[in-house]
Amino acid sequence: MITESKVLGNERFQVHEMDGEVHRRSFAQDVTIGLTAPQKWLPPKYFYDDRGSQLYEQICALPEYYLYRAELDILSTYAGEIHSEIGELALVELGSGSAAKTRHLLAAYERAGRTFRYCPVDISRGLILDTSNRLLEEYRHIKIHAMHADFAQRPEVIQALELETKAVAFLGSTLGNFTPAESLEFLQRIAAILGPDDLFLLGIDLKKSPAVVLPAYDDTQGVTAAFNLNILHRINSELEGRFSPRSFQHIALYDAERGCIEMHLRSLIAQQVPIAKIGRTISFAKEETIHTESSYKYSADEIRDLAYHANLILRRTWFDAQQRFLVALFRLG
Ligand code: AVJ
Repeated sequence: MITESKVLGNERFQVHEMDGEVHRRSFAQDVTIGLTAPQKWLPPKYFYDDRGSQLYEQICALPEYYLYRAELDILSTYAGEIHSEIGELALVELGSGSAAKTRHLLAAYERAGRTFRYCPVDISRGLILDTSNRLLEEYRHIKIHAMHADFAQRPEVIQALELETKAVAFLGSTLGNFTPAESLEFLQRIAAILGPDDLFLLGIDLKKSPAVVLPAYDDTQGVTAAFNLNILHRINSELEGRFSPRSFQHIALYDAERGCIEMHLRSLIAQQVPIAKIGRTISFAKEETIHTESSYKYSADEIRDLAYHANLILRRTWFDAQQRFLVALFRLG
C-alpha cells in the first residue's frame, strides 16, 4: 500500500495529505463492486461530495433529526466537564466535518488560556481547510494539525501526526455506519493506537422507539431523500452514469430489535442503467433496491460491553436531557 504524507503549512497550521489513504479504492471500483452484488449496495462515505455535505448540514437542522441537537446539547452543557477530563491532551477528531459541535469543547480549551492542539481528520479536503481557517481566527490558543484521509478503513493514519498523548474523538454517531462486528474491529484498532494516558471520546445514538427514529431518516421536507438520491447524481456526473433519480424512491426501515436503520433507493420500474466509466449497464427489477446506508443504534450497556471487548474501559458518560444520545469517555484497559 502506498501511503504518502505531505505536510504543508506554518507554525499554527499544518495539513497532512494522506494521498495513498484517500485514494485506496476508487469511486468507480466501489460502484462496480456494489452494483454488481446480489443485494446492490453503495458505501455511505460517497454521500459526502460538496452537495451531499450541504444536504447533511441541512439534515442536521431538521426538526426530525434529533441526533444532531441531542449531541450538541451534551457538548454545550458538559464541555467544561469533558475538558477537565481530557486536560491538556491534543484533541484528534475523526470525521471532523464543520466541527460545529466540537467548537464547544474547543472553547473550553481556549478558556483554559493555554496553547492547545486540535487535529481534525476528514475525507473532505475543502471542509478541512475552511473549518481550520475559521477556527484559527476564532481561537488564539489553537494550533491545528489537520489530516486529509479516509480514516474509516485505517484509523492508524493518525499515527502520522506523531502526538505524544492524545484524546481521540469520534462523534456524530458515525460509528453507527459500521455493523457491530466492524465496530468492534474499529474500536480494537483505536485501542491499539492509544497510549496509557490517552482517551477515546465516542458520540453514539441510543436505541429508541421507531416513532422517533424513523422520521429522523424520512423527514417531511424530503431532505434525507435528496441526500440519499444525491449518490445517483454523483454517479451520473463523475462516472457518466445515466440514472434517472426520479425513477428511484428513498426508503428508510428501522429494525428496533437490532437498533438498525437501513436506507435504500428503490427502483420504481424495471430498468437498465448504463454507467460509461465502469463500462457496464446495471439492470434493476421493479422494486429492487440499492442499500445505501446502515445506521446502528445501541443501548448504553451495549456500547460499554462492545468497547470492553476492544480493551476500552468506560470512564464517564454524558446524556442529553431526553436521554436520546450518549457521549462516552474511555481509557485503555
Ligand atoms: C452521519 C452517519 C451519523 O447515520 O444518522 C443522516 C448520516 N444518514 N441521515 C446517520 C445520515 C441519513 C448520519 N451519520
